[in-house]
Amino acid sequence: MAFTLPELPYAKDALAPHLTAETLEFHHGKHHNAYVVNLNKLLDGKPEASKSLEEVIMSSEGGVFNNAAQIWNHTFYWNSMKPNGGGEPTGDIKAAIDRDFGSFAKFKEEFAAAATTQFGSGWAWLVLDKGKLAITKTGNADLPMKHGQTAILTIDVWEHAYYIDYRNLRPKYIETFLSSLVNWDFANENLKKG
Ligand code: MN3
Repeated sequence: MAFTLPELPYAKDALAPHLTAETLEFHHGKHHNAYVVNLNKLLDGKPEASKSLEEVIMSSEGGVFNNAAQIWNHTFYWNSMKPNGGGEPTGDIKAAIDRDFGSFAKFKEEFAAAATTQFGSGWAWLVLDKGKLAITKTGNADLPMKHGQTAILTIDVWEHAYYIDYRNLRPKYIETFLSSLVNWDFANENLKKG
């Protein structure tokens, strides 16, 4: 069975003005979709084509890994945001952030620093690592499950994620992600899986 492009969890213009419909049109409709098309081409007629996306990610490298991981990363990224998101966390994730970072302000500082300093294309993550929250960054398609960590939230810092709306201003995009887009409900769901 071929891999398919998951629908966005909200309308294409639902994150505007922070991320415009044009950005989502390209990022989901072109970039995310291209990883799906490429992976299906690479696995055409191979036994891996019937595996789950996670199984393919954990057992592959090179082009297959890059495309499979990017499908997973982008689906996770869309769910890491919601209309009218951002601001203070709620629920269990709030308590876990206070426990492991000392304060929400400290978490924001560390998350923004990781996202800003990821050199070139990649991702910044809030992860659960051996029962403790941590901030990590990964290059290109790399992702927490390859490092035995549970992903809680992510921000895409490939230029294609922000260039239409923010041009070269990656820090402004990161600040907006934290103030207006983060989906803490999704973070709470992922925290339960860890
Ligand atoms: Mn992307």
